[in-house]
Amino acid sequence: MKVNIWNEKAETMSRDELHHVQSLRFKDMVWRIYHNVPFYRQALDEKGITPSDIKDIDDLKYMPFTTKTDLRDNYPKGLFAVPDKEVVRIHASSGTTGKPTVVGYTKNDLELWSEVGARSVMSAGVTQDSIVQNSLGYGLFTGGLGLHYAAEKVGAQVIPMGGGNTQKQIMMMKDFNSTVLIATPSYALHLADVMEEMGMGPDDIPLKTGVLGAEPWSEEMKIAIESKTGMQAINSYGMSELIGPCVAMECVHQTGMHIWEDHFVPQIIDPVTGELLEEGQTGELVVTAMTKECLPMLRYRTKDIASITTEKCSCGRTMARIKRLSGRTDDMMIIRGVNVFPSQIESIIFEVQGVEPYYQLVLSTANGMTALEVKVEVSPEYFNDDIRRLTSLREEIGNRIKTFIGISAKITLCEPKSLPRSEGKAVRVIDQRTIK
Ligand code: DLL
Repeated sequence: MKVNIWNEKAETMSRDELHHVQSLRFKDMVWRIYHNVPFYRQALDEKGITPSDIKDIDDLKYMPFTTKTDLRDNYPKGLFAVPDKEVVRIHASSGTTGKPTVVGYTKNDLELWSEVGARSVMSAGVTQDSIVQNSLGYGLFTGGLGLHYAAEKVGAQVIPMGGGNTQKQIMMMKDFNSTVLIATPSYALHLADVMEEMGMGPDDIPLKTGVLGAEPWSEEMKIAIESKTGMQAINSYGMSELIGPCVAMECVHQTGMHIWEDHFVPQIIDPVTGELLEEGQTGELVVTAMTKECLPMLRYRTKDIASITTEKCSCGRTMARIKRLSGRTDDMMIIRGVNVFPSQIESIIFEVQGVEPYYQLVLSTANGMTALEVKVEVSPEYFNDDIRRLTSLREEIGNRIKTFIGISAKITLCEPKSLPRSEGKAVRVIDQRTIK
């Protein structure tokens, strides 16, 4: 497979060179946050650390963490490290409750975002010959604008569709010959199903590449999207607090997402003890965004569960790779002592014949304990079927969940097309517990 690299010097530098670059940038970052952000000065003072103590990037492990609560406590702009007049863009992550998390960018930050964006989309296979349909939301959400500028930077033609309006998306895709779709995986799947309903198969659709992310998705979901659309479904990772999309992206070899370590330094920790884990171990991803001017992030606890490898990839890039994320620590359900992520249930649903990959997990309290109901749509050809087949379908799903995950769940089979379709990030869990 032909591999294009946007910034060969940066993306393929030796690990020794990377250590050197990271050390310089990290020292500079600590100086900036110590002098410009009272929150960080206090956190470093409490640990007895001053900027001149830092020798190299290996000292990162002694630094304090930053959390979402710290951002909330300093709402809206308390962690900004530059005067307000230098801020040229604001985004915010929605959050389910309370105030949003606010992120700001200077001119240089926007250039940095386009740079890591160009690396990312090129790694995914986008070139100046691509026609990119961007179906992520534009606005305060970082997804739309972040990937928009990324694709423009490599010279692709960008169609800024935004989310929703599915029939029109499909019309534009055919008329404009879109070769790349940028979307959440749940929306890509919905688009693919609507195309199918309109009588279109993979051969009728010009798409070659899907740049998909912003939510957890299973390997089984990737396979389903690829077979329905004929495009290669590339995993794309990012987070508003760190910059937005394009913190990490798979390359066309798809062996994990390359994280642009000369700007974002990843660590994996034990989410309970905070202890640093070894390469290859699974834990909470912590990222330090060293080079942003407005909102540098020191050891940000992403709550995403991941593992990392620094083994060289066959694409030639030397940057570490993050494996497909299984979920977030705060999405983890604890059902009678067993830790379960929605993506594990998703994997099972995709493997059962007779149901569609549209599901919702409802948590409730029964006898003082958490109970799980899995709502899943029956395939249209099964729906009018005899009751015995539906009963055995329900049993099959329940048994698989019991065998592979180790929990009992109530399975509710729903009518085709009765569960909500996602245009952005899918809502997988409905929490109705009275005791949490
Ligand atoms: O979702 C940025 C983004 C936009 C990434 C478009 C990729 C594509 P937030 O809204 O701040 O930012 O949400 C960040 O989404 O901490 C993860 O929990 C989740 N997430 C993002 N990408 C992936 C992925 C954007 N590829 C949060 N796999 C993160 C699993 C993902 N989870």
